[in-house]
Amino acid sequence: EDGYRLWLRYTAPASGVAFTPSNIVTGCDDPSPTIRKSLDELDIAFESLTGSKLPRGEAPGQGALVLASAACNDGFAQTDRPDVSGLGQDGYTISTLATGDGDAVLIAGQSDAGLMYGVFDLLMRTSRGEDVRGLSVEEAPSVDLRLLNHWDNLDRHVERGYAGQSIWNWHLLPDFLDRRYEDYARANASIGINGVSLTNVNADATVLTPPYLEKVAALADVFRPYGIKVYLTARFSAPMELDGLPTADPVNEDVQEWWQAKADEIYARIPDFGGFLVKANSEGQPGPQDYGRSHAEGANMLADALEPHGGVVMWRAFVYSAEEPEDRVKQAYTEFKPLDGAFRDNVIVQVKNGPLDFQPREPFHPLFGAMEDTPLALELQVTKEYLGFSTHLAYLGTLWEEVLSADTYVYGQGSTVAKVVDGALTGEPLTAIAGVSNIGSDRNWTGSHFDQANWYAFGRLAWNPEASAERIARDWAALTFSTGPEARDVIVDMMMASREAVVNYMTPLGLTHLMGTGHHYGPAPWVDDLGRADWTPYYYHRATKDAIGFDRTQTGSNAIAQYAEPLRENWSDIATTPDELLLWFHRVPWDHEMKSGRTLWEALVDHYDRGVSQVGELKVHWQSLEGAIDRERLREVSAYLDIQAKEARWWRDASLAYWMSVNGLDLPAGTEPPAHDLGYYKALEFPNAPGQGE
Ligand code: BDP
Repeated sequence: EDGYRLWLRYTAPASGVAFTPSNIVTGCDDPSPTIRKSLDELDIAFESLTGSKLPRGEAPGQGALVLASAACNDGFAQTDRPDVSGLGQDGYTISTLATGDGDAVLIAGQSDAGLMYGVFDLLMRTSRGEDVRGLSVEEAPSVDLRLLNHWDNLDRHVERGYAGQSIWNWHLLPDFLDRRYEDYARANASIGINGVSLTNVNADATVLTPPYLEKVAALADVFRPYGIKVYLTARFSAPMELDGLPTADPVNEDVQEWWQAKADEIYARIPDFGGFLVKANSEGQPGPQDYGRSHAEGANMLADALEPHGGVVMWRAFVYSAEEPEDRVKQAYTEFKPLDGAFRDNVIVQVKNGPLDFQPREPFHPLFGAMEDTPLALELQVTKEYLGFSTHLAYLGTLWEEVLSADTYVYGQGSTVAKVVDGALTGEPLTAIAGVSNIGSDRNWTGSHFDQANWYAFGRLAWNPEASAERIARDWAALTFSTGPEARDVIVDMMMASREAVVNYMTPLGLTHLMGTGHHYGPAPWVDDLGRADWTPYYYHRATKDAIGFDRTQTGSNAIAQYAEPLRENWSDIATTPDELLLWFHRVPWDHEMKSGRTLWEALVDHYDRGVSQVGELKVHWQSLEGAIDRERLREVSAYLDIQAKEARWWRDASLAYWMSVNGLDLPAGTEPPAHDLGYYKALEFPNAPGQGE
């Protein structure tokens, strides 16, 4: 149990396999690669679950598993298959098929990919101990493009990666195809992911050269049968860097022709290429503003090159201008809102979940709802850059559920981010969710066993943004640890509490961006002198002797004006601002009386203490699983929880020591003082922490 098999372990559930089909029947004389992969998966699964593969049958009969897709129904013209045409490309049903000699289980998809998703669903249910006879499942994804974004460099370094090197071995591609590529595709397909952007958003134009496109094409060939398209990050200055053009100005005809020719070249090798993901004019990346052009002009130029081939541009809204703004969290809205409606139909603007940067907690990004004529993709970070890397247990399902269920109120009550993103409110025909991958070359893929859950939850929420994080955790825990319900429930409880624990010991009460400079490892709230003020923790907390927090109301930066009513009004008033966003929106005196009756200072100390004790509880729960979980993973997770406990304490102590140095207040009676003085924490250095220099 080294974690390699992820949630596709196919070990018999504690309750036993409830139903083993007598045979598998497909309606295809000549099955497509996708159907062949589905049959392979059924073989892998049933061999592992029951000890033997299912035999193939000729015609549907009692107890059979029948696979049918609209693209492949040769044998089933006479049977009354459910009508799946309304379910869209990727939808499927699992139902009962009455045959001459009894009932069979039928999986029907509109496309072969839809059928494959149905096969995975059936296998997951079977692995969890469910009886799949008599089911009536009708499933279709609410979002069209469900993408992983790898931040992988061509030298195999992964930006913000905590799971080893990139799984793409560019040096050995296209000749050597690591078995991992296929297992990666299986895992993605099993949770509905249908696109992968292979390269870092801080892009290297080299990937657009012919030798690299050949490597990309080799990966695309592996992924295609699993319904997965490849995308690439496009460096805006590529025409200059690769072919010596004097400019990359999007209105220049030579530049436009260069990109058109590049698109033609890509599609000649990869006919189903997904498109480009672009980070432009952000953190030093080149972009259209270098030539006085807007984001829309830049995006549209690329979109025009891809359009004849059916490709899309995912243009990121994570920007901040060269001049320091008065409030960095306002920037994306300020730049993109005026461009609403100016983008081509095949452009999606990709927006991070919050207006800052993947923090343990932020309010939702105000662009959601605000762009009425522009499709918006939601970008989530699966890798835990700001939540303790892969060592801290932090299940992100709850963070993402919080964002997706947040009400923007733009179209009236119930205008959740989920409904904006899946197009239900906007009517946008193009919908997308992207997750910054946490996958690397580590044997367990994600650097820790529990971080596999974040990959899994990302796929499930991209398929259905209204799915429950707890339900997803339950499914994952059962599949990954294959336990009886008691142990599973312990694991689920740990997962459900874990993200709030991180918020408590890192950034409670709406504090944000307090992490160490560059690598983001550990606390550094005292840092106040970097190249730009908006890179420093001080900029975000502004703590002085009297007060702490960032005033984003009308009396401050007025970032609050980017939200709709009644949020604007609620969040303008301390009394109606939820505690968890308090210091995000307000500058609050240390002795302010909280809703609980305590002072702000007392409440803050309490959150840190709670975070530390929550990690202690995680450890106790985990130890209780001894005997119920394999020893290998029990031991590995245990060691990581020890690291987390130590680092939670470090976060608490260093933060408290610093706040006390600013506010001059004593700790509330009975509170344990920090283990060291502030100087100790400030002197800690981590020159080799992952992410240093990124
Ligand atoms: C920040 C990361 C940085 C990324 C950037 C982005 O620190 O490494 O390049 O986001 O999203 O969170 O472009």
